[in-house]
Amino acid sequence: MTNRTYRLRHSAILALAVTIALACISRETPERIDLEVSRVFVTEPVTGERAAMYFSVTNNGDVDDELLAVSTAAAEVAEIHRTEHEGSTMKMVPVDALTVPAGGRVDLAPGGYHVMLLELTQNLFPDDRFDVTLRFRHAGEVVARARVIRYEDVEELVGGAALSDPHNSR
Ligand SMILES: [Cu+2]
Repeated sequence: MTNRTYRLRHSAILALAVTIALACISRETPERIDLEVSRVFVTEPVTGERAAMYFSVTNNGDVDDELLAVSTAAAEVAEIHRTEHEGSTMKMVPVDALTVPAGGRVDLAPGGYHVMLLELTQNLFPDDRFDVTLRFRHAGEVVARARVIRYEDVEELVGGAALSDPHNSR
């Protein structure tokens, strides 16, 4: 082995070592994004014009995420709302973004956060199903399947979720 070959091999090994070292450092940097949307349901509309949609978002990743928008072919407009109680009256306030903390879960449930479907484009009956697209700041678009249920069945599906939602107990 000539001296020159040795030097070339040596620098190649050095370059490889640097690459591995950099890969080890950068492995820490990319944040894991892992969102799960579950129990998506819509209560049977009373008026035929609007319906409320509820679901849970579980953030298994290590970065806080935000629900920014919702869309579906079943409605012209879908808004994220928060129900606020003022004495005996209830009002709904549009929300720009809904934070889902890393390692946490947010339950949209009656009395708290919900997505209001306005200007429905089709009749919705119990057990009907349709796709909804949820857009998150980091996870991007997540498509989920919504199911229409009778209002009487809400409690059964939500269980204690409405109470465990920190937003609802505020
Ligand atoms: Cu609303």
